[in-house]
Amino acid sequence: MSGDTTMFHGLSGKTRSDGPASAEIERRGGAGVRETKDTAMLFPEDAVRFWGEQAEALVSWSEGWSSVLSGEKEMSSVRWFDGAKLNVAYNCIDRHLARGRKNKAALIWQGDCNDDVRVFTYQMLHMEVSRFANVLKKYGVKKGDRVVIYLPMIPELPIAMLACARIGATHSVVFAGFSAVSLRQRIEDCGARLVITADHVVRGGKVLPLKTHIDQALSTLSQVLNCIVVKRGDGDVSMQEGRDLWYHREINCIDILPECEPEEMAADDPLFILYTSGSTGKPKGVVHCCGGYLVYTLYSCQYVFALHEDDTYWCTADIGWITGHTCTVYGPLGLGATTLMFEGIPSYPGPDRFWQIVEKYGVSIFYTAPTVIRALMRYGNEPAEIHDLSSLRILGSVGAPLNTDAWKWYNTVIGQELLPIMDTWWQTETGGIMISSLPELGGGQGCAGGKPLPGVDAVILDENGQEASVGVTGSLVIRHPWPGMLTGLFGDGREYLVNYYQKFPGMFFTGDSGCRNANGCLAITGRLDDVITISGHRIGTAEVESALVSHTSVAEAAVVAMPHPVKGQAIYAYVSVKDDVGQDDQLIEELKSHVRKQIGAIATPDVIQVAGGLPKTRSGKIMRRVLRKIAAKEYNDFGDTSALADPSIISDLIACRKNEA
Ligand code: 6R9
Repeated sequence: MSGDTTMFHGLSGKTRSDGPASAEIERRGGAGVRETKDTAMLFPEDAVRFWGEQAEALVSWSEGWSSVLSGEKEMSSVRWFDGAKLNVAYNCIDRHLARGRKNKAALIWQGDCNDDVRVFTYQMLHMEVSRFANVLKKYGVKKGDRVVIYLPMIPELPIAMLACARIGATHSVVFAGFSAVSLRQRIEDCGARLVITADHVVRGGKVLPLKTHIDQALSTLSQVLNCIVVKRGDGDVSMQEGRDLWYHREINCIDILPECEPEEMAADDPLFILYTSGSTGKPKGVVHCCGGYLVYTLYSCQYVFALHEDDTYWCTADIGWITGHTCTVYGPLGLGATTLMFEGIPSYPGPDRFWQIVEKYGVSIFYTAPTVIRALMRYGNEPAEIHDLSSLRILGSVGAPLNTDAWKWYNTVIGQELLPIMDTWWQTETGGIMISSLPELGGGQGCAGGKPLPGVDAVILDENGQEASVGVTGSLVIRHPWPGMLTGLFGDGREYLVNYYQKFPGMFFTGDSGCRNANGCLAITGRLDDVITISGHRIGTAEVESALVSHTSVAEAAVVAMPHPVKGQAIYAYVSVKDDVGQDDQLIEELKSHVRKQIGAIATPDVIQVAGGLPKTRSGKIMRRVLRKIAAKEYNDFGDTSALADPSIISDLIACRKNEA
């Protein structure tokens, strides 16, 4: 593999005395600072050569490409590695068998309970994935078919993803925390005929039902012919004859062969669809294709984390999000490393759970979200101090801005001021990490931000499409194509263009704002659209609003973000109720539970204010900036409110906010 031509990492010239020897760090690509290329110089002439080299070095192809990049006149319709063929599961499993990694741990699964552990070597993973791929085939799944996977953090989740990849089916993983309504919406949108789920979810010492959500989702959806159910809990679940099948029975069936030839896929055949929130009420099915996604995933994981085959890599994100897809499944397995997967939560059975796991498995790369760091900080330093964390080599953060206090704690208590902290910025749409702090270049200090990876042309533009000056906030835009870019929104070509390529014609608009400092580092400050980032998860305000107005008591709803000390942002909902509805605490609880049922627990509003009216302009638009300020308890400087039809509403809303806890 090529890694050495592209990797550089600094450990600020220090080495930890009790950690890996400095020679070892050096060998793993941890020390020497290499010169970065000026990313702008890569474009346009060098980009094709650069990505061609990466693709050749990182991925095994069964057929080469006729062109690295084609159709580049329109960024929205470029194609990567035209004519090339590959199989992603082959790249993540089979090729490692021949490289002496047969009996090496590919996947370590730590269950909620400490004694619950399952380890899959590459050979075992090969067998399990092949068998399950054959089960899928037996039930008629073919190349190009969509399969919805609604599983908690158990090994069958990556196994099912890889089995789909093996036979060329497109997987769409739905986070197991989503409700039956959200699940149904996604199954229907992508047209899946087969879904995979589990009977129960085990988390934090509790056993929760999951199969019931599928039953509810499928009760009014006839398109699904089969539902494969993994047994995780003990209790009974109802199984619908002819439709529902037990995973363990199917995979152990005598007619299921342990060999399954990987399907040869074109580079631009879809690998997966992952739904994410945007500014409309409907989640967007982001499509990623086999070739470009795999090249960029392996490139970015190797570049940012210097990820090598002898690493034990733990990304704490749920696989239901892009971070888990790229950084728990495809990145580490594609690079032949060991990936760790944890079923439980950071606080169970005690607040040292994460650090106990790091020590137990000798985790070398630890990648988490600011919200997790902030939650762990609250327990103080002891939970980390009672464990030996010397195996750690690199720390990472993703999902939301890493505030200075959280960065400091991560740096001193977990990193012992020795480990680089990679604050990585990326999105479901980008496939892999796009911007990362590079400690040796002066980035990576809390909100100081990071630099685009070589090959990534990320800039901050002002409203006129010009590069914003240093220190001036503008829109984060990617000016040139990169292999990990989404290739479309499932079934919605128009929305794809409007969302990403309209604001700055010919360039990819991320929806985020940020600014550049004098070192050229980009600090990403937040979303410009109506998307809220709660504990690193994206929720569209429109989705929550439509859930609220679907309740019989609600006339109108407006949802905004409010600052939250642990989650980063939380949901603040203003609702006006219908005339005949009384307002009381019971109604508020009912509305919260209604949103939970419609979307899932992550979308539950922290505060619901029942308002007499909403601040609307004469043309009927809700003035959200006013609502955002009131939610944040900022009662001055509302700016120009002359367009409001009834300005007195503001003082009513403030009075009500002041009465809240
Ligand atoms: C990978 C992932 C993407 C949105 C993104 C931005 C926010 C992610 C960030 C960050 C500041 C970082 N975001 N990383 N904001 N600093 N290091 O999280 O994908 O779920 O699609 O969310 O998350 O707002 O646009 P996704």
